[in-house]
Amino acid sequence: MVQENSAVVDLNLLKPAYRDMLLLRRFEERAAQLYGMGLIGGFCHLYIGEEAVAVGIKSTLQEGDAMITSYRDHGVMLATGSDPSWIMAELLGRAGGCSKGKGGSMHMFDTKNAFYGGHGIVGAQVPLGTGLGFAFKYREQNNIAVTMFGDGAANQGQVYESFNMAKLWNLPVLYVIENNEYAMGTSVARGCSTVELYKRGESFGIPGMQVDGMSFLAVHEAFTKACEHVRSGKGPIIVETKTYRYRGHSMSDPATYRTKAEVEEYKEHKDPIVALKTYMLSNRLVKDDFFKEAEKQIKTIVDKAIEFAKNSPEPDESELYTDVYFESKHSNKNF
Ligand SMILES: Cc1ncc(C[n+]2csc(CCOP(=O)(O)OP(=O)(O)O)c2C)c(N)n1
Ligand SMILES: [Mg+2]
Repeated sequence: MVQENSAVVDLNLLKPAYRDMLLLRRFEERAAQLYGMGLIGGFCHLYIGEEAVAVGIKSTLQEGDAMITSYRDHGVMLATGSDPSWIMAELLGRAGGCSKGKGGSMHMFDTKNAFYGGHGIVGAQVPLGTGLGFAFKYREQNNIAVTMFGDGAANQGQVYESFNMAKLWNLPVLYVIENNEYAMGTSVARGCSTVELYKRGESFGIPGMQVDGMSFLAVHEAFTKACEHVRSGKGPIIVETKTYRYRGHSMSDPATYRTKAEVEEYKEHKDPIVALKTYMLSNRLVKDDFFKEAEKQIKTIVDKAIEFAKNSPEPDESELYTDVYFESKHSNKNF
C-alpha cells in the first residue's frame, strides 16, 4: 500500500490542495444544513471524509483529462474546478444549476471541466468512463479517463466487461475504487468475496495498487505514478483508495451497521484535512495565519454559492419536457 513518504514541500501544490479540501468539506456541511431546512430535496450523498481522494487525484491530472463518478459527486465536481454556485443551485433545484435544477444532487455535470457526472445507477459510470478512454485513444488525444466507483460497485458485472475491453485495447483509463468500507449498510467484508479490491483486474492483466485515501500526499504520489503508467500507453490501471465517509450513505441512514467509536476514530485520528494541516505546520511550511485566511476565503465562496442558489428561480414549467428523455402516449398533445 502506498503511504505518504515523500517530503513534498511545493507550496504551489499544498496550499491549493488544502483550500480545495476545505471547500469540499465546508460546502457539504452547509448543504447538509440546507437539506435539514428543506431547501434541498431528494437523494443527497455526501463526500465528507473522502476529500483527499478527489483533490489528490485532480492534483495529478493534465488539461483535458476526464473524471466520472457515482452519485457521490459534489466533491468530485468541486475538485475539477467547477463553480460552487452552479453546484449549489443544482442541489437546491434551481434554474441556475448545472442541470438547470432538474437533476439535483445525483446529476452533476460539467463538460467544460471534463467532468462527466454524476451517475445514480451503481456501476453505470464504469463502461461510460471506459468509453471516454476509448474516445481519447481513437482521437489520438493524450488524455486519461479517471473512472471512479465504490467498493459496492466493484461487484457489478459491467465493471468486468469494461476491464476486459479496456485491457484488450489498452485504453487510457484509470480506474479508482473508492473503498469507503461500506456499500450503503453492507461492509466490504460482508459483501465482497475478496477484499483486496485493487487485485480485481489481475485476471484481465490490469495492474493494481492500494493507497491510503485519507492522506492527500499519499494519493498525490500514487496517482502521479498511475497517471504515468496510463499516459505512457501501457493501458488501464486500478487504484484502490482506502477511505471513509463520515456521514450516512445518504441523508436518511440509521447507521446501525457501524459504531460511533469507529466513526470517531477516523474523525479524531485520520482526518485528511487535519493531516495536511499538521504536515504543513510541523514542516514549518506555512504559519497559522494561512489556515485562518483559508477558512475565511472558503466561507466567502460558500456563502456566495448559497446566496446565488437561493436567488435563482425554480425551473419554469415550460422546461418540464426539455433536456429529458421521455416517451409518452401524450407526446402528440400540446404540453
Ligand atoms: C444498479 C443499482 N443497484 C442498487 C442501487 C442502490 N444503491 C445505491 S448506492 C448503493 C451502494 C453502493 O455502494 P458503493 O459502491 O460502495 O458506493 P458508496 O455509496 O459507498 O460511495 C446501492 C446498493 C442502485 N442505485 N443501482
Ligand atoms: Mg462504498
